[in-house]
Amino acid sequence: MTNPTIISRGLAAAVALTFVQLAATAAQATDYNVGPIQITAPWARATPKGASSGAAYMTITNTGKTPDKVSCVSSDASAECQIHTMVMNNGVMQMRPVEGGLEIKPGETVTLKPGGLHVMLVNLKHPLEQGSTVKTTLKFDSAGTVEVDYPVAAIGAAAPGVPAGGGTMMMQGGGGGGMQMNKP
Ligand SMILES: [Cu+2]
Repeated sequence: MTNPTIISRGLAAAVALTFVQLAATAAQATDYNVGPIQITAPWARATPKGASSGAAYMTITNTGKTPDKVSCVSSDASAECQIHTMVMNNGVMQMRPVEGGLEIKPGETVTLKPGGLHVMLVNLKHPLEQGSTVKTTLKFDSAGTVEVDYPVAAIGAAAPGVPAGGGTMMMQGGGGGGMQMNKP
């Protein structure tokens, strides 16, 4: 009767492995549907200690027949949550809140990404730590409200899974709005 011990040890190992797999899964991005709106690949960037704001990104598709507008209502990590766009001002790239909500036209896919549109977490309550998750509540004027979890990627990440410094080509060629235009 030595077998039961061995079996239970094997079982314990299997259970432990399952936990590890679950933990790994928990950090993966989930997709969301709210009415005709689809939200895919949400993620946020880790922030250095003392940073007052952070950014989160995602892809939003409107599969419906009417335009919709999205605003960020709140976040569990910051006092305020806004959607920002990047604009050129006297040759300097600046960010600015999108007034009245970000419009997603019927059939349109809008990607929020570094160098462009982003969810701005204003007045962080704590730094965004890699491996943790940030939650925001988004409000679509027509489709309604949805809570979105953003897995936090490395500081300076260009995309989820792309380490800091590893996404140089993406950042320069990503259509970021001509941040680094070389003059002839
Ligand atoms: Cu911003």
